[in-house]
Amino acid sequence: MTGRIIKQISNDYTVLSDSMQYVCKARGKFRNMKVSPLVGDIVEFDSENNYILKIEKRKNELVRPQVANTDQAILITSVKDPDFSTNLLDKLLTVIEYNSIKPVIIFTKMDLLKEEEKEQIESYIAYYKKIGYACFYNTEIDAIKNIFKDKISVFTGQSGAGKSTLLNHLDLDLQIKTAEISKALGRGKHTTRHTELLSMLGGMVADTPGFSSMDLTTIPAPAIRDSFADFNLYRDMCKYKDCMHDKEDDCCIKEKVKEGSILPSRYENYLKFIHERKY
Ligand SMILES: Nc1nc2c(ncn2[C@@H]2O[C@H](COP(=O)(O)OP(=O)(O)O)[C@@H](O)[C@H]2O)c(=O)[nH]1
Ligand SMILES: [Mg+2]
Ligand SMILES: [Zn+2]
Repeated sequence: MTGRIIKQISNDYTVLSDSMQYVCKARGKFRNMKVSPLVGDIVEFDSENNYILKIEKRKNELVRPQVANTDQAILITSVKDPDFSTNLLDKLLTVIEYNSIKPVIIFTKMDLLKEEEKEQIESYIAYYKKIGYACFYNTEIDAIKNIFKDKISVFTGQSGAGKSTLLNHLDLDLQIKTAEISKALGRGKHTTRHTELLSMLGGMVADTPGFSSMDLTTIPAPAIRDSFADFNLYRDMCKYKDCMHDKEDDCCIKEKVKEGSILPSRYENYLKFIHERKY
């Protein structure tokens, strides 16, 4: 039978298949192959003896939370308190895109902005929308409720950005479910390794927020470049095919920044990211 691993506690994997749950063990052969099943994996399993037989190829694999096959990352981005940071947003977008995950940006705390601050933030938001990112305000609850169906989602965002607040508005049960998990495990006692996907609004969501370490140093500079969707529109017009849009001459991206078609903060952040890792 085929199913999806939705929970792991030590060596017990809960596999969901046709709305039924099977608690399975992983075979020793996986240990020999140096792979272990992950929450999110699609697996073939023996439902008689409760053994996982085969792990399907993953489309991605996150370290924290330890989840495979994540479809989308919900980026909770506060515009104030903590202040809006294009650097953090662009960094997260790069990491997420590099992992073949679809980012969805949800802006929070617009109500804390003064009128003149609002205009500036709104022009940033309009830009991110224009270059193709799905963007919402956290007040658009009904629209946000529709994005989870049939997907595995991971929440991310700075501490204090409004993740828990939004989750409570989206799914009242979820609060209870996560509270039950912490209680069952005993808060603060690191006894068992535990990851779980929770059902939410027709999809699944990881029980812990992700991408805490937004380390770009493992991402090759050309991949960082390719994650900037707005640059890709013009890159064919650069003189060099593999232009890094840095010191090269006849670089169309630099032109587009000057002329105002590319947001200057995007280009500045890009340069910081590629130079941080000394390509
Ligand atoms: N004014 C305002 N406060 C918010 C909003 N969203 C969250 N907060 C507050 O911001 C603080 C941090 O929110 P929380 O959901 O705990 O953030 P988390 O750390 O990302 O889970 C709490 O005091 C929330 O009440 C918002 O849209 N507007
Ligand atoms: Mg929280
Ligand atoms: Zn270029």
